[in-house]
Amino acid sequence: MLKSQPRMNKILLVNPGCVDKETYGALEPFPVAYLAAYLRKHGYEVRIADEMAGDDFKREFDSFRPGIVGVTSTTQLVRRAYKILDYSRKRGALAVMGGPHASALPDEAAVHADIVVIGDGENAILDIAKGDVLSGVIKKPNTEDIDQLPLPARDLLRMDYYLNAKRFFPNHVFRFAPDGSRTASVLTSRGCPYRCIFCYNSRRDRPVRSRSVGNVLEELSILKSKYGVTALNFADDELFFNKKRAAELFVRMKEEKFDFIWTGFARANYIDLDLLALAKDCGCRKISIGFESGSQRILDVLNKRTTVEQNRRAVALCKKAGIQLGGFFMVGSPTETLEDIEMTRQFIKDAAMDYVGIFLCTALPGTELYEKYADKSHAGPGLWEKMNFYGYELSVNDVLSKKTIEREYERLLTEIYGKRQIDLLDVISRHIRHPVYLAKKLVNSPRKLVRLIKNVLSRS
Ligand code: B12
Ligand code: SF4
Repeated sequence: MLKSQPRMNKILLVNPGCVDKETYGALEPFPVAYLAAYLRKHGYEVRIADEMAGDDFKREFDSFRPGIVGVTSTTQLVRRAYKILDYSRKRGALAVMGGPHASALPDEAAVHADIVVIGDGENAILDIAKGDVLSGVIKKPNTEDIDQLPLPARDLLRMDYYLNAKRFFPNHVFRFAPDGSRTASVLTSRGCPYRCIFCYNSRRDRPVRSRSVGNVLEELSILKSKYGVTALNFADDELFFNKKRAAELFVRMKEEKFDFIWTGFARANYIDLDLLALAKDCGCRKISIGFESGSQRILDVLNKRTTVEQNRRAVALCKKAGIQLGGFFMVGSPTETLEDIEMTRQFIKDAAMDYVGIFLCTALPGTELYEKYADKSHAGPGLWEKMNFYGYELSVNDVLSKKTIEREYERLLTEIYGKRQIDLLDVISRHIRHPVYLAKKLVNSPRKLVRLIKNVLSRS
């Protein structure tokens, strides 16, 4: 029992943790960092418990005794998020949940939270802090002008962890950066103008909003002067979609002499040589593109709105510009056949990119893929943490069996990683560093793990 009543003007925001920090927690947790800055601007006392970076939620809770606990979560981490909410409620705090999973499945989240917030959280959390909302599922209007939002409250995060992401996770987002780089991420926009069916952005209520170039430069300047950052990750879904804004940002970054090296996401249809030249000139070292498939038919099914031709051209342009390229692909998309997978294999081989990521097509709640194609008979809280893109948990393909899709996926993985990437070292080092992760994998899918290691060994 607490000795005194928790105070409603004290708010603890939580980023739930897990063992596999490399995949889930190598970058600053923007949802809680933005909400914290907003609440603080309005006079509330806020702390962040970031379990990914090593904070202990219970210890923070007991020392801070918040009146409100706000938890963010993606689908994969929701089990831990629910535990945190349950604990907070039992100890008398108002339990609030937001983020992609709660927005997609508010009724499920409401079992553990007093209040569930759908969509942007700034206006909602302020109403909750004021005491205007005490229960239920709420959705407030999105913030239109995101320049008005204060910069993320990095001072409330364990920045030493994020600044050293390269040291902790050498082969992750900052793989392109030299050892010793000081790293950080920046979001210059929210949302994406496209509606690919497998993506959370297929929800119609996420209009794209961009920060002005001046506002972004202000943040970059703080990252440089206060944190000594040298390598940046632009975490936007799509950094290049507004070419005029992107060009202005790149020119100004060069003029301001930040000397960052950086990476970011792009769509193949926005790549052109002039823009790539400006990007390279202000430090761009690597671009990642979700190509998804080598089959035009599958790109159309996914509503990707790109062509295989555009994708090939984007590969050629990145090479010409001297910028490293990371390409992402999926196996097991709706209606995909063995011939389609063969086209993907061929695309990957021909393109010879610097980095390749291949995942199983995963129907996350909140996406059109989940709504339209997933066999939801065994969907539910027990399944969510398994939806990590490496297991085909919810079938969305009625042409190929689950077994065939998983076999083809592993073949592709072995062919690509076995030959081109130093994946054996990756696999071994990840498991040595995370014995609990290894134990979990052995319990959950012993055959898959043994097969993966065997495959990699036989290729290296
Ligand atoms: C940056 C990013 C990452 C970073 C994470 C950095 C971090 N520590 O958070 C990295 C690269 C590590 C990453 C990894 C993954 N990501 Co990611 N990622 C994003 C991205 C591009 C931006 C997220 C972000 O910071 N947005 C900015 C913040 C301010 O906006 P927001 O998240 O929408 O938060 C607002 C509201 O949701 C709400 N809100 C959020 N939390 C809370 C909590 C409370 C209490 C309240 C009141 C409100 C509230 O208020 C916030 C401010 O308005 C999004 C796509 C997107 N555009 O959102 C995908 C996204 C979140 N990722 C996604 C996925 C699938 C993944 C991975 C599983 C991929 C993988 N296999 O590696 C992992 C899982 C990560 C995890 N922690 O579980 C999906 C999640 C789908 C889902 N149903 O869960 C998204 C939506 C991408 C997509 N297009 O589908 N990701
Ligand atoms: S997959 Fe990429 S392009 Fe498609 S909607 Fe999502 S963020 Fe936008």
